[in-house]
Amino acid sequence: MPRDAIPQIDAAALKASISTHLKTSLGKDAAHASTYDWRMSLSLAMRDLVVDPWFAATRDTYEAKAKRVYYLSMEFLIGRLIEDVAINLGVEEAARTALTDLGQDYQRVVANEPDAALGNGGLGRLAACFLDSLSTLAIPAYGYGIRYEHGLFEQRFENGVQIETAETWLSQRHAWEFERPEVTYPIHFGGYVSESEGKAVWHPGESVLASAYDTPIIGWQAQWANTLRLWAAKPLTLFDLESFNRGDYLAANAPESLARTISRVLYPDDTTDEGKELRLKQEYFFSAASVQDVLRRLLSEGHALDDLADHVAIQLNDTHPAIAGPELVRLLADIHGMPMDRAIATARACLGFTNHTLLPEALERWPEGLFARILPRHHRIIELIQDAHAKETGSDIRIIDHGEVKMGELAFIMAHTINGVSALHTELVKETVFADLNTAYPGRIINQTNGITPRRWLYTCNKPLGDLITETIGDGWQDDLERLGGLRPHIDDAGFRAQFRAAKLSNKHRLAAWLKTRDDVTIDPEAMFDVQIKRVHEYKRQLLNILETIALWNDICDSPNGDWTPRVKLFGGKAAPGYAMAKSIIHLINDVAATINSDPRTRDLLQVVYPENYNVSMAELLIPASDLSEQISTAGKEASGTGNMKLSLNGSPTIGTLDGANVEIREQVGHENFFLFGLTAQEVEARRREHGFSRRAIEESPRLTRVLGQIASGVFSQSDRERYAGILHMLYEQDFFLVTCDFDAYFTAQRAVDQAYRNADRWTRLAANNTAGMGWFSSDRTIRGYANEIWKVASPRAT
Ligand code: F58
Repeated sequence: MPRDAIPQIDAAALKASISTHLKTSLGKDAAHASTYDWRMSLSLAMRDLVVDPWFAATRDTYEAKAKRVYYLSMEFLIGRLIEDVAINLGVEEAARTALTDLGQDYQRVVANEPDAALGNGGLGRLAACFLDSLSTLAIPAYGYGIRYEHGLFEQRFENGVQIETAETWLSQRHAWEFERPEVTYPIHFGGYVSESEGKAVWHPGESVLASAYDTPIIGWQAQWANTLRLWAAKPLTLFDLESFNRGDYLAANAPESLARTISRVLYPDDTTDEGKELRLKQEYFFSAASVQDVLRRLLSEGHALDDLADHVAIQLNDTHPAIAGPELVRLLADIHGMPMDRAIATARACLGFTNHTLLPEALERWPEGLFARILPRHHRIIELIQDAHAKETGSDIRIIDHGEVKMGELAFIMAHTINGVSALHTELVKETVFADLNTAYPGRIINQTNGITPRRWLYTCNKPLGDLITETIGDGWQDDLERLGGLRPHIDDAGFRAQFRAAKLSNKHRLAAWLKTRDDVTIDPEAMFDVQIKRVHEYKRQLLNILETIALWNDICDSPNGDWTPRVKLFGGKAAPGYAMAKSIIHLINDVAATINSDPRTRDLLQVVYPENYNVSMAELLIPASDLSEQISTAGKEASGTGNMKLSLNGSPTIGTLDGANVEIREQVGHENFFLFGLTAQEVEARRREHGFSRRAIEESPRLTRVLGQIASGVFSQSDRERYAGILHMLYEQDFFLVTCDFDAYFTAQRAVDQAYRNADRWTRLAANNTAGMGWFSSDRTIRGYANEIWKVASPRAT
């Protein structure tokens, strides 16, 4: 192991490097430098330190002829990188000291970095955690994605209504990337296919260039670095000179405008896109560039295409890059002359596919006409894949069916292994969405329960708790998280519990101070912080949470002298811009907040806070400060969840349903340390078949009846009684996500939470048992599972 590759740098040397960058990279002197200038200089100084380990990793991979992992994902939800890089390099103290010496405040400089928000939610954040773990485990890997000019939209509330504006992280220089103008591939669309001498020839209608930008991803203790390669679309020709000379400036700009739109913006939908042409072009654009890059590297290293699967493991993060399968077949067969059957088998031998959802509306399908127009050759190749599949299995499952190209079926059939993301989800994948394919290809579906990187999600974001852990069980848990189990015996120690409580309280103070500064909101750190942070979606049931909040408010008002547990209900999350019901739920939460927060009767006992624009950086503040984690999705709908893991790891017990990874969290932390409620996935299916189930549930619950009556009579929307007619109608007539059926059970579970929290000592035991029990949920464990069971790769550093 080339330990000499680890950069050694002290505060003085780092200070000198920052000053040099300020002068020569930013062109500023210290007297006139802005926070931005300092942030860039610090980032560039740290980036310099990443380069040697990065080169060493590439060299070792090459020399060992090691197999590489290629993780294809439309989304990488990275957040900020400064602190992450600093802690992985072990230079955080040096950086702090260097900046202080230079008269700058480290935290202010860190906070100047915009979040790289190249993802919507869990799927994109999982990809970022996986990159961290791949580097920490020294597994040779590339992440491939799109260098969106605009990440996930910014959210603000106007009179409680979500307003979206474009995100602009690339309006400033991105400090961490290296532009690779020499690494480009042409990407074609449209046109037609001809046959010549029995060979298919694609004559494209339009083309763009995919141009690479590389960000090194450094692992724990700088032992290894992999590459995140993001593709930007560029025009093949800058402009059409002939049109320009004629004075037709619009036509002159046409090549550039197609290219610019392709990598312009991340789609903000958290369910499927209704056949939007640009989305398909984005998917093909980055999949095709990535696959070309993979083959170029393989050939440049002197390997034969027939041996592809010995050197290459490609993972499809959901169906979004599923077109990589047919593209690989096209390159092998049409360009490199491999027989079609062998090309299909060769491609399949290196492809894995991860499914992240059971929601039928989220399974991508393209209208066949649109698909064939944009990708005529791939349309034909998919028919050939379908024929090969039919011949192999005798099954009549079709990829192209009723005028649609079904990307789930395509990804499944083209992959040697399909995985779900939690134990429950994987079983449901086998029984529901892919039941027929599971019969046709028994054993192909396996489970890899999600995980999270403990470096970002505990060590970096929660210093007080991280320090306590190190003090108690020693160092080493950061890359061996199961060691947290060693905390268990200490939970009986009153001194440890006091320190655990103190750590949580200091995080709560930090959050309170941040809310005060940013939003002028005052919250009491002594109150229970009850946190629901995630995309807003009906199945995640923020609605259930806010209805319970109203019911609690009613109860407090009815018995003002009762033994209440002060609570702050914190919400964070965005709704897809086109998702009317989710936006209405956001509006309701904000309306309820306005009403309850101004009620002098309950002010000290109940508060609702919904900070705008939830993102990774806000999560890093909220999670360490949370007392209670809301994981209340309708059973059977949340594939896994990863926020549930982050919160529990940070000492925040869960109130939740038997859904996704909640089931496994509850096993690991102990049933007594988890507040369970609600129908099971099986009961949900059965209940839905009962006629009028939601009306009955409402009638049987006086509390819920009262709450819905208040909403209907305009208690929270005095100016507009009709505002929530849509929500009410949905609850009475349909309630697909069974909010009404789980309401009473949820209310009761919350009162058990209240009671437990009132006993500070009991609560600390609960919270500490959560931290101690979460070791299994490190994404290092998840990546080891993928490496052994799907990719068959090992680190060239493994001895
Ligand atoms: C999420 N999916 C799952 N999709 O909902 C969550 O349970 C799971 O923990 C996580 O993946 C990681 O496995 C998710 O985040 C998206 O955001 C897609 C964005 C693009 C369109 C389709 C949904």
